Amino acid sequence: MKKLLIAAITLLSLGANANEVALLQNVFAHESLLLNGDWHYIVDVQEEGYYDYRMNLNRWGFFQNAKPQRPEDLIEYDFDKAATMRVPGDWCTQDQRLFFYEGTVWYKTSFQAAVPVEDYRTLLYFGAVNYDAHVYLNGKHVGHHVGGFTPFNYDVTDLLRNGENVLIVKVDNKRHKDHVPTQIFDWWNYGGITRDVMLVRVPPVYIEDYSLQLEKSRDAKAKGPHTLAFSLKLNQKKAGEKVTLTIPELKLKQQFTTDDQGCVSATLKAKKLQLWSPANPKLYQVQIATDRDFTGDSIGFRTIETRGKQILLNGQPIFLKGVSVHEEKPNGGGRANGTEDAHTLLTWAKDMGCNFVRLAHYPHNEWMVREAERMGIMVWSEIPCYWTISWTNPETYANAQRQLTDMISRDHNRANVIIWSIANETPHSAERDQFLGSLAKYARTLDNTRLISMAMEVTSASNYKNRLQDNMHEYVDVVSFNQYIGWYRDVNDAPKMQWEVPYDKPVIVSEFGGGAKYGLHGAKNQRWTEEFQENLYKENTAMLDKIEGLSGTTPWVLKDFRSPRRVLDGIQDYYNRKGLYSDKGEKKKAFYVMKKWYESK
Ligand code: GCB
Repeated sequence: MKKLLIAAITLLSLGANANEVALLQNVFAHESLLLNGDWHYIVDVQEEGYYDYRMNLNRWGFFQNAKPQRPEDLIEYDFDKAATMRVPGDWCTQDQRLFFYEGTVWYKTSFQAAVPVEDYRTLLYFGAVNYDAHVYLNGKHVGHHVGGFTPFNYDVTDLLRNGENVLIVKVDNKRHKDHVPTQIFDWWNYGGITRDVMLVRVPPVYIEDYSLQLEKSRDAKAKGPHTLAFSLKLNQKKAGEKVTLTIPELKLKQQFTTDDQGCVSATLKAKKLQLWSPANPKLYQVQIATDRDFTGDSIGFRTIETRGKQILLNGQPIFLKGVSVHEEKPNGGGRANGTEDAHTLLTWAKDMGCNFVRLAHYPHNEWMVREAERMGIMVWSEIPCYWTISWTNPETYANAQRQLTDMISRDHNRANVIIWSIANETPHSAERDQFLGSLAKYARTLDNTRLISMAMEVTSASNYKNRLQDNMHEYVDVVSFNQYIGWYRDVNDAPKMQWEVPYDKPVIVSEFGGGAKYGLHGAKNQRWTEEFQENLYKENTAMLDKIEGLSGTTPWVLKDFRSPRRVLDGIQDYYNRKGLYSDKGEKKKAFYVMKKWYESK
């Protein structure tokens, strides 16, 4: 039942966005009009399309899409004469001038629509816009969204016109110290409308959210039917609505009635259930129908728990053979989106023997999570509380909480998502503990069926003894930490290193690695060569084998990725070179070390 809080809490945090509605679960299952395509764009360095020359909001801003009416009219922009770029997509890789650009770009598209017949409603959905978006439909401000990696949707029924409609989005990717992520981060700040945009048709009373999953505690060896927990929430507090849940393959069909909150909460028995696992990523077709709404989903059933220092999938200990991944296209860079990009990246991970990916450092697109689920790959999903967040700023906290809510809200029906991560490598302080402690507790109120973790750091080391000490250990289910022995510190000392993790919880080494330029060869002590990286991986994996309670690793990183912090000419050229693959998908020598090590696990 906790799940259904999500939508309610999301609504509470929506603030002044009158048109915003709680996130529609499984948006792709609805009747929709995809607005992806070539959109006109105007680069607006000084935001003159938004502010006038006294820095007041400009009523005649670009969102008006004005056109001269008389020959003497002065209008100094014209979307229809401006160039176009692909949506979804980032602007950095579509227009050379915008490669390093951080600022405002206006986007415009138009589409034909018919105002819905009868009483149907139309939602306008964005998969993600990086980072700050103002949305306008037919000249009216629809809403303002902050955060670059999570979806949002508006009810635009009353703003739609019969015939041509004009949609304009002001996108701003300027970095700021109070944002999440903050001003500094080691990945490319790809600006733009980076995920799918669509109009979705829903009846006035529709299925806003639902959850279907295996009940947690069950002895893996127990015989007899499994128990499934089902909950559902309508977009209105409407009692007495009939809800039918059907899982044809399980010969299961059951009817429920909503309570006065517009909710259903029930358990049902399922016989001969095949559980989802990497070896058998079984998904069942599920249909949920009300009188006027219908949604279909593919859902897997599994449990994920910890026992002492073990992670248990379906009651059995499992070692997470993982790799960290950025959301970047497999060949040539740019923001990834869609099943094809996901499939390539995940196939590379699988080739290395992975059953797990850490989707760093922000929620990736939904296609990625779904493709991983289909391919039998477990997922760690993270919000961008990365490095030096403004821990004492309440707006920053609200922003992080909102991103966490939307991440969980979107993916809580995915069987492969096993870990929600709330942060990466954050500096220790009482303020940080307060911020992240609240976030962790909050995450549990949204979803108490998955594991919570964060990538920590070892801060004290002496005599080759590294001891993990982080107050956040109390709040997480899995203790994860990043370490760069052999790269940022203690080159050649990995064999002497000892690790102490003084908590009775499973341990994941969420990052380790070093850089190499593909094709650069030399001695094993020669930085940037494949041999250096290969040796580092040999020594690191041997060292990791000595960590008590090690339950998984996600080396840094699947492939070379773009980063503005990596400026060494001839070697980095704005790429972080710690990939096990090059940016073009060539395997480096260290790949084979990792593959072999995973074969032994
Ligand atoms: C880290 C960060 C990751 C960086 C990596 C590196 O600890 O978590 O985002 O890219 O190190 O390459 O330094």
